[in-house]
Amino acid sequence: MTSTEQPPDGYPAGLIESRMLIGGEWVDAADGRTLDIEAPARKLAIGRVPRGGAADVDRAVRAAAAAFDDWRRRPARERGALVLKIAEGLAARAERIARTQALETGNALRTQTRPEALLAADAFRYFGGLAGETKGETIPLGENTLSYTRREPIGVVGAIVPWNAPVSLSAMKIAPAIAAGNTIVLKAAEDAPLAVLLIAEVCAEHLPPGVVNVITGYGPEAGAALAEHPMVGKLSFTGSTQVGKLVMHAAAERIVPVSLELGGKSPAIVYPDVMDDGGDWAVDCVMASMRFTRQSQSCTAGSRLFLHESVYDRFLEKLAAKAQALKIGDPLDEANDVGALINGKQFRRVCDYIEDGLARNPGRLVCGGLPPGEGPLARGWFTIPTVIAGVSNEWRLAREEIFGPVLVAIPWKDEEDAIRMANDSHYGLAGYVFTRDLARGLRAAHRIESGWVQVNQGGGQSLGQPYGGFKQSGLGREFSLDGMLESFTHRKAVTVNLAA
Ligand code: TXE
Repeated sequence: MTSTEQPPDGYPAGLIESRMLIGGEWVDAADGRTLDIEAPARKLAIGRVPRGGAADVDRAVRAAAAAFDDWRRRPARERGALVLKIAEGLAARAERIARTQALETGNALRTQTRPEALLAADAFRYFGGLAGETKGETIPLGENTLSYTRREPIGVVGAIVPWNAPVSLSAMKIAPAIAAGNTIVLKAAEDAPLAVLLIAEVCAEHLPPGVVNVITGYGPEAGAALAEHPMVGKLSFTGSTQVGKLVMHAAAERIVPVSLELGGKSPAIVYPDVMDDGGDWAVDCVMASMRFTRQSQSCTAGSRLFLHESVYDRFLEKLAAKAQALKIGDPLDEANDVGALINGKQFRRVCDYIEDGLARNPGRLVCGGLPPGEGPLARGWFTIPTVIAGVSNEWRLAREEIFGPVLVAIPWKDEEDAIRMANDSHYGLAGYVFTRDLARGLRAAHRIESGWVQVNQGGGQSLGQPYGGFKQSGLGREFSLDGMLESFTHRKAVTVNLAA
């Protein structure tokens, strides 16, 4: 944008300049470096944040360590009450958070970032209410022995989040970590730190300095420094499997607990009986499970569609009609269902997969395809919901996480075969089953090797239900009480001789 040009509606007139939150202060990087944030729907710089490095991470970890002792000693419900205040603060500022996230991620305001901002507030509400549940148990070792366990906070949590749902994913780490008595240093994603810094703003208003610290910067710089910092007692990472392995390696060096929420290539199995009543509901669920409205930049996307051969063509015809009806465009425009991909790198990656799929499989494009090279959509990193039929589960298209709107349809005849193909993946995050025969659906759900299977629905995660992966999709659980206890507390046993 030149200086004489007006920004598009809803876009900031200049750069949004934000700082990192360290020890209750808003700071620049120690070496003064910055990094620019682009609005992917316009390929336009909209923000500038510090490019944090090892020195900044060290300062943040020390601030978190200094805050830990006071924070951990407070009664759990007192901590919970402050977490609940953050929930209220976030709910009050949800619209600003949602708009900021829509700008920086390209995710559509109406379908994605507004519900996500409310979910983030709800996460603080949920975990704030649960703070008092970080309790132990007594063990019956005999009349003269008192044996009990305590749930103790671990210390400084090092959290690293990605760009696809930065607001809710940050909330799912900050809220349970601090409710359980830990302090935290969170590294925001380099592509989308602005809305996360708004969460930090609300946290800073209600918490003692140092309890929540937020660093901005690149993964190999700030992220790696956090993962390797000797004073970090627990690592919690959401992102790619490749970086998850590096984080796990860093944890192994110091034997600190680590939880990982990584990639997926989740199966959706459709049985023929869904078409008995026309099948519209099942098509809607498949669309939802594929997360087309978030450009499928979701680790739980049901990106491998296993369709029974007897309904294959009919189902795809309906799916194409519904996918083509989605409105794509500027994320701030309430009329749009779908926004833009996060950046040029992801855009080229997604296009490369589409080209590869069509070259291997000419004539099997059900809908979508390569995005237009000109017109309004070419102004941003927009792609089009794409469905490719006749794909083999062996192909790269069906094996690798695309993280873009490319759904591959694979026919099946025999149920055993469908389940075998569904499980033939090194990922195991989510799974979806669609059938009117609930007993059969549940049998399939129990056999799918994933941390979360939905039957006859395709929505997002819910608070209260443990969420996490099997296989290379991750370790540990989030979103739930047991996830909070497992991920953010140590369990200590105490034995007392009452006869001494
Ligand atoms: O993720 P990265 P990217 C998958 C998805 C996507 C691919 C690449 O397939 O196409 O990953 O996305 C930080 N030490 N998912 O490259 O690199 C980084 O700064 C410590 C799935 O953006 O994993 C960011 O904060 N940290 C996924 C976070 O890790 C490092 C969500 C995630 O970035 C680091 C995102 C390092 N060496 C991508 N390198 C999901 N499962 O939700 C990077 N980071």
